[in-house]
Amino acid sequence: MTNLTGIGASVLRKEDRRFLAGRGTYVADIKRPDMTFGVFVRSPHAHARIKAIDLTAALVLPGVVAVFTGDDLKRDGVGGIPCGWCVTGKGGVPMKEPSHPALAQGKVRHVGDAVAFVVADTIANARDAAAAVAIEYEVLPAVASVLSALKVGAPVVFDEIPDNICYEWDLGDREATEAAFKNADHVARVKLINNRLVGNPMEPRAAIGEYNQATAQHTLWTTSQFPHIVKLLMGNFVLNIPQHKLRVVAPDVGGGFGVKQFHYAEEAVVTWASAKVGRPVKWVCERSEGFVSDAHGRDHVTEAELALDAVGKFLGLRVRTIANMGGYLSTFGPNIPSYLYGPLLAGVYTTPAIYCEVKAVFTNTLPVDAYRGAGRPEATFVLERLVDIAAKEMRIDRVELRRKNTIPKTAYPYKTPVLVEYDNGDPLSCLEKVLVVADWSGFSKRKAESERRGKYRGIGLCTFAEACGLAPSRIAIRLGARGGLFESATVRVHPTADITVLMGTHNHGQGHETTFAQIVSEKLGVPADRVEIVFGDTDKVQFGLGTYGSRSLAVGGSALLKATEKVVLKGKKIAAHMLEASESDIEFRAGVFSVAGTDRRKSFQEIALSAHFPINYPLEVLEPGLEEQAFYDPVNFTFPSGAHVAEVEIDPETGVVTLVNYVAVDDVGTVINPMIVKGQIHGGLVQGIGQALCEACVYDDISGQLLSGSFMDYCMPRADDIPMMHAETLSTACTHNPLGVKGCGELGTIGAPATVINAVVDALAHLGVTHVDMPATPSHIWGIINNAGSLKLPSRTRNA
Ligand code: MCN
Repeated sequence: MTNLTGIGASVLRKEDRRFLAGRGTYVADIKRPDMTFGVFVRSPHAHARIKAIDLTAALVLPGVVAVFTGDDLKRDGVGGIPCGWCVTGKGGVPMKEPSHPALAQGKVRHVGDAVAFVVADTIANARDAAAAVAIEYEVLPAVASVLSALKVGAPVVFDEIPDNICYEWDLGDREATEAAFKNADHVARVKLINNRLVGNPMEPRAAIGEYNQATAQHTLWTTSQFPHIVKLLMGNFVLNIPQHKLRVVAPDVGGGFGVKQFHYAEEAVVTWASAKVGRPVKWVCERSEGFVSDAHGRDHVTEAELALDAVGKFLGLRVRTIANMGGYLSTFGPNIPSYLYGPLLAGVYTTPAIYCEVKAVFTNTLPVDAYRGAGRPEATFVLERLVDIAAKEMRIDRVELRRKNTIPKTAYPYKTPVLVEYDNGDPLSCLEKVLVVADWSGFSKRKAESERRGKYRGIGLCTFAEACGLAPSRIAIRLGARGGLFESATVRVHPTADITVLMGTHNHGQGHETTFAQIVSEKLGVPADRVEIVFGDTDKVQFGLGTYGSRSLAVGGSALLKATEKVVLKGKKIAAHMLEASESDIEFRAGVFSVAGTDRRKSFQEIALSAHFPINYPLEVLEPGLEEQAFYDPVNFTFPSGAHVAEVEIDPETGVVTLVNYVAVDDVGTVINPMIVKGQIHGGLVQGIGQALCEACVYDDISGQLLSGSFMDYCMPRADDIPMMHAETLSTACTHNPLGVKGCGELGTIGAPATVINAVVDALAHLGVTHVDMPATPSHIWGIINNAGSLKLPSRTRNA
């Protein structure tokens, strides 16, 4: 760190000044002249044929401007919502990709499927009219779980896909893995469910469409993590709007967690409807509407086996997963249980043979797509449950078993048997550090103390590797991405040396306005508060792929670094001219350009001013102005890794699991802002702990009704569920990006579910419990304790 606001400084988040004062601008805050309000009429049925839609009663209600249905979209040639990733399955068979109309046509395929869109002059009038839309349905048998959807004779979600299978995909070397199992001394097995989740960002989704008849210009304000991609997908594939006639703005966004990184039907409908009615149209999602219209996460059923030799060396891993795709394919849906899952099954281990098969299955449920971690928490959960089970069965200490199989620091770069090559890492140091910080060796004392109070205590450990920093285009496109995954940045230096940075990433809680300003501060020697970070507006920002997959720093930050380097190069040219020296003699350090070996110098401010007052510039070799742009596409993902420890206490009388301690040690490469990294890890941990202990999105398998459709039934973790957590970092620099950084945004959700459940199982191990599916709610745990036979309470409690 060369200055107080540069790389490595715990600078307070600049953006919090407006957020904490209630001065953010969210889509719901935006008012456009003559604005109308839209309400979607959604299906109450999971699966039904639409026999008739009668709009008569709705259209005559006060203030109603229009009511649209799928037929109106069809007549206007509006396309279906496209999928952004095509997975090619076994034998080169491409995934099945049924159409996804923005308003249902002929059939509804999940509860909440949008059937009609009402536009009125007030939201109250729009709601009244929505209630008056009469839809006649022929209710069809529905299926919500993947296992039921695969049964012979199961209800068929798409007539043209009679087996409900989207794709059957595999990864790894089947023969080598089978050979490993033949040679194994021990095979550990687990069957598990990765529970379905609802993202629930603090701000529900919202969208406003506006059409300017004079210029034929469309504008969409939307709660998106990637406005440029919405512009491309919606403009090009759905509404046929030329790109130069479409502006997409994603202003302040109150959290996304993946849920806002898809192109949603509602965005296309408001944009199209605003042109139809000639007035802006605003839709703001209700919280309970979000439960039936935001894409969900996870929902896997898995069987996995780990083959070991007599001393506990991992020989092979075999995984079979069935993943729920829901009723339509969401933007990245097919990619999550395939390429964001299979390659992560290697974890931090030297397992020589891995084979993974995934069946992706359509059901009458909401589409399933990325939710923080996306595929990687699922893979880590499978692997780390298996490692604990193997340790128990083989009577090998679980720490020792992990140590024995962890990739040593000296083995990097390390090619796994499942596609990826880790460039750098030191997972053993993470493991050793977490054991010390969590006082692993002192656990038995704490357990005894809990037992004296009649409680079961358990400690859990998980080590994992992550692939993030999504990019790289060259790999992603080969694997099915229908677009590049690079990133871009423009650095605009004003005459006063104030700086505006235009970023292709999108900040919706990650602190980019602070950390990206820190990078500029470090590289150009200006204070961070003289740097403004602009994002989220396709008319301002050149192009960008947005924020997800913990990519913004590794990919966007690297583009920014490149752009600052170009600014320095240009600055050197200007300095050479001003100082009458050779450009090659100009040095730049801490905001000062100087002629090497002399005291002749010009400050960054003087150079910025000169660039805009170019007296005597040799114009044939030196252009005025100081603005540079860079695009960056890495050669590989970044691979953070981590080791987490959780300690839980269980009340055997009630089944309540109390998380009493959590320690995370994560390798995130170079750290730009330690405070923000810590905050990101804490946030991810709470979401991972939520999945482990309380969150569950539940459908009735026969009716397809969503049983957990509000916060009354869907339990989010609260502050008093979470102990003071310790998050520490280690830094082995990423070898291929210029900052040496690795992502940190998803580490918590990846490590926490396995860590917490391993602790819960440990606490219940004396009852013969070997696995607990998530979430470990009180009723679930109470049932397990009771089914385990007589309640084996610690002796003090029995006597009490
Ligand atoms: N950072 C750093 N040093 C590092 C790594 C990161 O200082 N070595 C900083 C970055 O500069 C950035 C933040 O930490 O300010 C997160 O960076 P990164 O890991 O690159 O992740 P992204 O910015 O791409 O954010 C995406 C990630 C994901 S995938 C989800 S989901 C998620 C998350 O971040 N959703 C969030 N964190 C969230 N936090 C909030 N508040 N809200 C969400 O919706």
